[in-house]
Amino acid sequence: MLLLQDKVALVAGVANHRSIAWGISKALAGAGARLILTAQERVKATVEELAASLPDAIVLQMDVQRDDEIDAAFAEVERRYGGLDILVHSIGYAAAKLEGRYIDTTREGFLLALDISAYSFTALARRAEPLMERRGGGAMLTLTYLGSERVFPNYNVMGVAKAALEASVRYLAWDLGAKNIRVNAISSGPQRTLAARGIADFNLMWEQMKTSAPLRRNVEQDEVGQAALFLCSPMASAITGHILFVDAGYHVMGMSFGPKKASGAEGATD
Ligand code: NAD
Ligand code: 0WE
Repeated sequence: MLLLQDKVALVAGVANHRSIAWGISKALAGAGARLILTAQERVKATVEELAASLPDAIVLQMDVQRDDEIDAAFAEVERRYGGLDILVHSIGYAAAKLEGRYIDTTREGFLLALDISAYSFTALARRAEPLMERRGGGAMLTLTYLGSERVFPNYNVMGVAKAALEASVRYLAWDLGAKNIRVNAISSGPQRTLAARGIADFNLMWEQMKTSAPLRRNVEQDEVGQAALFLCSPMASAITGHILFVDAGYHVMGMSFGPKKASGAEGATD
């Protein structure tokens, strides 16, 4: 008997094989879950190819800025499966290139980033609620980044959106807890995905994990997948409203040492 045998999971946010959502999809499918992958129109063909490599997966089109597409996708889930056990939201976007000063964020840029990166989780949760209630409970999960609580130069409006997303996790946990629906987030270390492409200084950040994170390394796609599997499984049955760091411990550090000092925290004097 597999951990997620006969469970139905909707995963929103696969764009290609590097996507964090794809790592999560592989982990959930490996545990026996039947998957619904939702994709933006522009990546649907790629996602269909990926889905074909899983035993029991379908792809539905869903742009989270469009209520009609969200409603249609959930109607199709209800029609096909009659309920839902797991919802994974792995979507983030800001139109403003992530560079320059936060102070220059326009009203339009702010609303778009918050709409796609934060509000959409609540929009999906509201549609999932009745489907999960029918199953006697469920698990919801979203992806966030430490830029919600600390300043990472250039992360800017995305940091503000992630702060709203994390607060949403806590309010949703309260709203849905009475129905045995759990709501959590994973705060991942930097990943080389489409969303990270072209980010100024991303390579620098990537290299810095090797000296600054307690584990002296970055995290891999599969490691986020395994943590997601845990949070969405009965093993996490008393965990809700939680932000779980899957970041090689990076978030606990105050002062970071450079490459020379990293190994030699033992008695460095200068
Ligand atoms: P990705 O580009 O593979 O995934 C982002 C997804 O968002 C894509 O599939 C894209 O299609 C989707 N998306 C954007 N706008 C959408 C819309 N209007 N409707 C529907 N889908 C839309 O990159 P990723 O790194 O896997 O990002 C997934 C999540 O993980 C994001 O929330 C991101 O902020 C978060 N995250 C990423 C990192 C990192 O370093 N890459 C670290 C921590 C958290
Ligand atoms: O959430 C993210 C990035 C999400 C993202 C990326 C882009 C790039 C292209 C959202 N919107 C856009 N818009 C675009 O036009 N991450 C956690 C990855 C990331 O981005 C950073 C980081 C990290 C880590 C930006 C600055 C500093 C660190």
